[in-house]
Order: sequence, then structure tokens, then C-alpha cells
Amino acid sequence: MDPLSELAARLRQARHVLVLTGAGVSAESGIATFRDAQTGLWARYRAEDLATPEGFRRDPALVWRWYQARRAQIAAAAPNPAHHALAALAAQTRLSLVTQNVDDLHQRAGSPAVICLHGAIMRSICSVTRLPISAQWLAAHPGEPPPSPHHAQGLARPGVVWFGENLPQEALDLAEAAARDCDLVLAVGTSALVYPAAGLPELAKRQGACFAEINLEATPLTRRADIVLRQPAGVALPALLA
Ligand code: BJW
Repeated sequence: MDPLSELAARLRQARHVLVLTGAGVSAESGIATFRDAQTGLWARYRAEDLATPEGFRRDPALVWRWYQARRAQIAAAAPNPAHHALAALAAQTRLSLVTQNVDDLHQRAGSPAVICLHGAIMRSICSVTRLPISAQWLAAHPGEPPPSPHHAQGLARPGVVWFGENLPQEALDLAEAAARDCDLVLAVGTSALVYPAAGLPELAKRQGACFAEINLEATPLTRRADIVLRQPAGVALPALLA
């Protein structure tokens, strides 16, 4: 059987499917991935300066402006067939959708209960307390970044998880519980280099789940995959449901 038909059959039989998504799923919506050698964000910008708490402490204005530009790009983007296929899959099967993506395209495609491991770029939080900051506060307090309403030394920062920061515990607990329970795990459009997210397929495999990878390129997880689809997510995912 060809890999697409094999995975489609596995999907039909599965009791609980865990899908782990990464930046490749939003690439077809025009949002840059992180590690593409030419167009990836980390090919053009330094992660140490822009996606660490130390970088934010050194130059909060630089970090704030970079995230404001990305927010504008994401707001102008639309979900693609991969996002829509995953939303449709949730209506057909028991699905835990775990994403590393900080954009809101899964939610805008209609996926329910998305488990966001790396936060949400559209949200702002206090740099000291991590409490949420409302859009109204930000509109009334211009600044790059605006001050925080929650702490005198606090600044608004994007509600994402930077390197060296802990993932939101509730999301990680839900993701790990789904990995222990699922019988099919799909990693879609992720380089599988960033932990703990990249450990989820292995955790599921150890409990006996079948593991499938959908990616344009090989990743460190490929050798552990039972089924590999070398196709764009926006082609492979709709084809699986057809
Ligand atoms: C397509 C496609 C198409 C393209 N169709 N496919 C264990 C071992 C080693 C290190 C660690 C470890 N545990 C923790 C660490 C440290 C660190 C880490 O993992 N470092 C490694 C890089 C070495 N992890 C952390 O710091 C995490 N925190 C943590 O663990 O806290 C406790 C702790 C701290 C320190 C030490 C030990 C424990 C936090 C990680 C936060 C990641 N944050 C970012 C930025 C978010 C905010 C923002 O957007 O600015 O999250 S980094 C970036 O990478 C982003 C992504 O979510 C994440 C993953 O990237 P992703 O999604 O895989 O994208 P790409 O670009 O890498 O890959 C795209 C893929 O798509 C490619 O494979 C393409 O081929 C494919 N593709 N088009 C299908 N159309």
C-alpha cells in the first residue's frame, strides 16, 4: 500500500489521534518558518536577540517592534487547506491538536481546543508577572513596548514562550497525556528540533502508537516514523480526508 493510503486507513481505524504541528503548516499561508535555510526567521535574525528573555532585557524596543511586524503579517494571513483539513478531521475522529505555532490559524480554521505549547503571538503579557494585558490598555498606553498595568518595573511583551522559558504547564500536561493515550501520532511541518515538543512523538511511540511524519524534508524523528509523507501539509492533509 502507498504511504498516503496506509495513513488514511490508520486514521480511519484510530481511537485517538494526536497531531503535533509546526511552522511548516502555516508556510502555505505565507508565514515564514524558523529554520528554512533561505527564508527562515533564524536565517535572517538572531534568536538570541529576539526570542530569549535576555534579548528582551537588553533591547525591549527591538523585540517589541519585531513582534509587532510579525503580528501584522499573521493578521493579514488566512488559514490554508492544511488548517482546514485538521479542523474537519476533529469532526470525524477523536483528535488532540497540539501546536508549536504561535499564530492563530488553527483556531481561525475552526479547530476546537487547540493545545498551544509556545503561547500566542497576538496576546501580550506582563514581563514580570506574566499576567495578560488587554488590547484596550495597550491602545491607551503607547510605547515600544507599552508599560505593564501589573507591575511598576513590568513591560508588555508578546505572550509566547522564548528559549529557556518553561512551557505553559497545563498545555504541556494535556499534550503529554494525549501522547500517552493516543494510538496514532502525526508530526506535521516541524523540524522536531525544539524540546519538549519534539519529544511527544517518541513518548507516544513508547506507549505503542503508530507514528507518521508529514514534512518536505527529513527530520531527527524520521528514522522513528512508521509512515512518511514527503508532501506539503496543504496537499497531504486534505488528501488523507478525501
Ligand atoms: C513543511 C512545509 C510544508 C516547510 N509542508 N512541511 C532537550 C534537549 C536539548 C535542548 C533542550 C531540551 N529541552 C529543552 C531544551 C532547550 C530548548 C531547546 O529545545 N533547544 C533546542 C533548539 C536545542 N527548549 C526550550 O528552551 C523550551 N523551554 C524549555 O524546555 O524549558 C525548560 C528548559 C529550559 C532550558 C533548558 C532545559 C529545559 C522553550 C522552547 C521555545 C521555542 N520558542 C520558539 C519561538 C516562539 C516565539 C516566536 O514565534 O517568536 O518556538 S523557537 C521556534 O522553534 C518556535 C517554534 O514553535 C519552534 C519549533 O519550530 P518548528 O515549528 O519546528 O519550525 P521550523 O522552522 O524549525 O521547521 C519547519 C518544518 O516545516 C521544516 O522541517 C520544514 O521542512 C517543514 N516544512 N514547509 C510540510 N508546506
